[in-house]
Amino acid sequence: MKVRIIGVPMDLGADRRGVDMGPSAIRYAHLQQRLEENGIIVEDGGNIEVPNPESRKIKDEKLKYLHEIVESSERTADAVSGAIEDGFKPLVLGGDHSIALGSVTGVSRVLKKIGLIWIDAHGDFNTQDTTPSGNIHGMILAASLGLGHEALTNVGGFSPKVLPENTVLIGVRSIDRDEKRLIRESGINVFTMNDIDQCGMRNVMKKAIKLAGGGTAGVHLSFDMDVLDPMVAPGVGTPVRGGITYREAALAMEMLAESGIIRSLEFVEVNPILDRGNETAKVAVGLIASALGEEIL
Ligand code: DIR
Ligand code: MN
Ligand code: MN
Ligand code: MN
Repeated sequence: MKVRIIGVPMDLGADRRGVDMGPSAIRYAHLQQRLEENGIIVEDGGNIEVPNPESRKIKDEKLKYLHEIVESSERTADAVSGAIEDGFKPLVLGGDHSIALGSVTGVSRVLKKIGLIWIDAHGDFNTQDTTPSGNIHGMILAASLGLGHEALTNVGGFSPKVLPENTVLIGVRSIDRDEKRLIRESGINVFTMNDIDQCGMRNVMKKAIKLAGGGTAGVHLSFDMDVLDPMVAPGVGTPVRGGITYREAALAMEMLAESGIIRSLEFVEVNPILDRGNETAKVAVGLIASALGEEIL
């Protein structure tokens, strides 16, 4: 397997400063070495160019840094498309979750019909009309399905990027009031924390693999580190109590690796400023290795 690392040091989509250092923190936790130990050919494609918040002004409080995020997303999309066309599996490192707009666009443009597995404590299903924060990282799943501001939905020049029946949201436990209504109306597949508690991660992932992988050319995995319990992953901008354990996450990654459906993947929201000894980046590296087929024995 050949993997190309694409860093996106994005810190415009959320409120807590520092998540732009996520790609460095994950690399510093020996990502490349760990993958190479598993026989993977790794090429580090460097970072996408993203402006920092101090150099820009917020123009719309309901869509903070819209223009900058859209422009960076186009660059990310090109890098992701290019990696797939060159025969690599893109591994995108965030950055806040707004970077997923570029990744989803890039993989959808090449594969046409994709599935999307979005693992997150949050729904990321707000629009400019429902957002309580104006933060675009909370809008990207909706935008991928064609909902929200046109500048977001039209990144790459096409919309939607994925159909609701092939979209699966897993691990959610914090959804805003009006966002709840949008998710219900959208027709996407959702497995909340309660579903994971009741049915177990194994059964949830079995269903998710069928829904996202069935009848699609491949699946994009978008993994928000805040889905993990804050005791496991403290270095995230918006921690929420009651998340999944390390083993639940690892099992999900192992099942995805075994299924063979993943064509591109990203790990987002690692914030080393809020972390404890780079623990969250180390957790990310373990999960990435599992998602790319690392075997215990
Ligand atoms: C909240 C937080 N729903 C918002 N979203 C987060 O601002 O839209 N997503 N933290 O990861
Ligand atoms: Mn998210
Ligand atoms: Mn987020
Ligand atoms: Mn989240």
